Amino acid sequence: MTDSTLATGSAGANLREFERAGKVLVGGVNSAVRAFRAVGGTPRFIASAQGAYLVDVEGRRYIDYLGSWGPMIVGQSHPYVLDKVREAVGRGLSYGAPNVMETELAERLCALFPQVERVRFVSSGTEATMSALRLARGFTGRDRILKFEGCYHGTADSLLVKAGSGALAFGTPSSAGVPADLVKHTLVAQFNDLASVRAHFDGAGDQIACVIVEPMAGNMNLIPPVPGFLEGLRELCTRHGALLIFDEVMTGFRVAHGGAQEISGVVPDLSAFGKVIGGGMPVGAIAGPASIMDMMAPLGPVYQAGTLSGNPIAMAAGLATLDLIAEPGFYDKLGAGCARLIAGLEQAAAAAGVPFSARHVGGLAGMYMLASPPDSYAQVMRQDVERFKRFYHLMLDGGIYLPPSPVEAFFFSSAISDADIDETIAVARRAFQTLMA
Ligand code: HOZ
Repeated sequence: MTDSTLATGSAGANLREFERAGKVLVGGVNSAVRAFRAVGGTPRFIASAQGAYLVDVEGRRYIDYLGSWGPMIVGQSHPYVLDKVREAVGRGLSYGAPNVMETELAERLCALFPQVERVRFVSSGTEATMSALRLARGFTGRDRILKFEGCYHGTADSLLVKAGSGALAFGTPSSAGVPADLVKHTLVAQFNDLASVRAHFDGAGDQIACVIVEPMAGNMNLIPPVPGFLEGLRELCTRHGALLIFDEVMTGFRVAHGGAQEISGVVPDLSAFGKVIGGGMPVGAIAGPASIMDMMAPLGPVYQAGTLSGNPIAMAAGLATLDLIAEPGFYDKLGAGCARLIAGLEQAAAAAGVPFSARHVGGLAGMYMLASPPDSYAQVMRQDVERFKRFYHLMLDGGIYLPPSPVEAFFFSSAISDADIDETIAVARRAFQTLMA
């Protein structure tokens, strides 16, 4: 793709659009992290996206390491996905009644995850985690939940406590507007610190409905679990009759075909999925064994519903994306590309003398302004944020689009070529040198 094919505007168009948007959209955006508050400057307004590239309203091309925050694992506008979506569009946009594609997508999840017997589709990851919490509370008859500082599970009230992602980047990890009476039921422990979890169970084990965790934390940048952490959570939950919920909205179908549960071998009671299973359309899912899932309406007393849940266009995009990632070798190739990028970035930083590290699991990656990759919330918060901001803009000006925050992971797609990787490393090399000049 050439830079000019999707050029739609002129110099200054991003700023003009941001100012225009700010008059009618809160902060000029519809999701807080898009406003660039964590890095400063003007957000890019995207005019189009194709393969490995985003093109903004000024006609500038960027290599896309945002991937819509995860879903675009086969790249943007993949022709196979678009064909399936077009076919579905021709059959109508929304029915508010069952369609066969919902069953097909659920069958795929049940076939891939041995413990999953039932699926409920919703329209976002937030809805999936929110509904999973309600189900866990309804199933156990307990109110308390346990989450981890820096983990982010969307914007349900109970979960906006010491949250990661934008909440953390903007310094408001516990949101205003959430009643104290509600969050008194939310216990917070430290990721990768089993002792902090044990302390809660020792004090209130018979009151905890569930532990909800990103099995690879991806919203305080990327922090994989240390050996034994997820296994320990599994053991504590089983012993105390609490449900273990894996929030695999980001990691599912991204770190491996079977997500973090495939890599760790730890089986959660409930899983929340999103992002990749919608192929870029709004989809989330709660998945688990029938003995728990059938507590949900219409079979059980836990109410859950949604007008656009299982939307046919979204199901078509999800099914098509799952077709593509099921191809043999998909994850090997994705991981190899990502590893090459990470190695190149680290070499470029080392050559310039910048304390920097990076890592990846499958197509999910993290870069840190730290000499070695962090294993905890406390470590990731020691990053040189000001240096990251400068690095971010040098990369952006060089045509590399990273998530605009030092506490976000970044996303690799199968559309990113070796030439794109080389280009990214070359831009990074110049950026690191400039930082140290
Ligand atoms: N789930 C994304 C953070 N990793 C956030 C996307 C958003 O808040 O817009």
